[in-house]
Amino acid sequence: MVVVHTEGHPELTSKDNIGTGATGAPARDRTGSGGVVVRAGAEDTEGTGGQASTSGDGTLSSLKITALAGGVGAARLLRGMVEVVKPSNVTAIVNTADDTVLHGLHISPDLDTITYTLAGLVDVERGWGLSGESWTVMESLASLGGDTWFQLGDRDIATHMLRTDMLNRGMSLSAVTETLRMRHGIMTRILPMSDDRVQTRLTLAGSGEEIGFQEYFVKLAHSVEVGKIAYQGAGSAAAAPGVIEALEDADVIVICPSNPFLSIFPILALKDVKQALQGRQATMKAKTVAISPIIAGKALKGPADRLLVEMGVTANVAGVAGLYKDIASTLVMDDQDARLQDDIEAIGMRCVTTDTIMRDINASRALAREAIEAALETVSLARRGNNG
Ligand code: FO1
Repeated sequence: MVVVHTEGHPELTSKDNIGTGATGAPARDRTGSGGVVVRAGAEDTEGTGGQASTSGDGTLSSLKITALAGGVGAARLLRGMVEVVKPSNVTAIVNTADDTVLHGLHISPDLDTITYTLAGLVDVERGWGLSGESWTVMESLASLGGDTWFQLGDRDIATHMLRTDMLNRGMSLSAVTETLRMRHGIMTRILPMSDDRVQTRLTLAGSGEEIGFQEYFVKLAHSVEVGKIAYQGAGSAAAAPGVIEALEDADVIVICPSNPFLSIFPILALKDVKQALQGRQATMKAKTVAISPIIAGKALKGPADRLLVEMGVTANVAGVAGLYKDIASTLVMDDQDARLQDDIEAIGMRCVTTDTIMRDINASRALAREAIEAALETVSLARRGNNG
């Protein structure tokens, strides 16, 4: 893949040749005993056979898993992951290049989607925002002629108010995210990719106009052709505290089934993240597994398939494999794409096929398990290869 760095701003263009480059049980509220809330992503402190040990055999639960994560797809995977692995052994490194400031509020959609999902509070249908939300503020704002194209629920606004206030008082985004995580009773580590501002900027193919991520994704409903994507600020941004250690210490690194261009590449555009993944490359690469967000040539949600084409990549699992082949040894893809297995292996990735559609918690858990086991198998094969 060609990522063009212009004044510290990695860019992808349509002309670039991409190619190298808990249990399912509902949350339990222990509000009667001191207000502790135990949810998905919270640890079973009573040893009653909770999330960490529900896998049955218990063999995966003590592994350390680090996930590169975007929004909805990543959140669903992590929701299953914390039932396969001890929640506190899971670290999510989350894209923040979608972050935006609206009405004076700092909004971090991917961090919130993951936090709300692990807290059992997400609106499952939408995949983002809080369930049972009301929209009074937006209705009032509309009646006053304010901008309402980006819908903020009443209760969700509290998160953005608190975050903005903490940031204005000098706290880092990492510290704010950690505070919110603890207040939701989540044991899984949620790290923003960086405390520095990185912004995904898209140049429209037709007009050449450059717009922000949420203008593209929400205001224009991603229905416009994109000519170029830039991760503004990524060239000089540092990975947030704990990010590099989480990558180095992990037994398995999972690239979630998120949009490669909009969710994963902003994280990979950080120099120290890229260096960490490419340093001691054979070891890091062997333990890294990517899950394809493309199934039978289509994205389940969002514009990932169209963006692949617009960036010059074939919109199928082989295209996805080409994007990740330098940093991941294994690709998990859907059974529907089994016929492309030879193509993936021809470019040097091991591949495993399974049901990758996360319809419910059981499917999320099964996919998380499959991805971890596939990576462990690759690591073991690599070790045997080195010794033999
Ligand atoms: N997505 C939409 O399609 N429309 C919205 O109005 C919208 C509002 C919104 C508010 C808070 C939040 O955390 C997420 C929100 N999203 C909305 C989702 C968000 O734009 C995307 O899912 C991510 O940025 C892409 O991962």
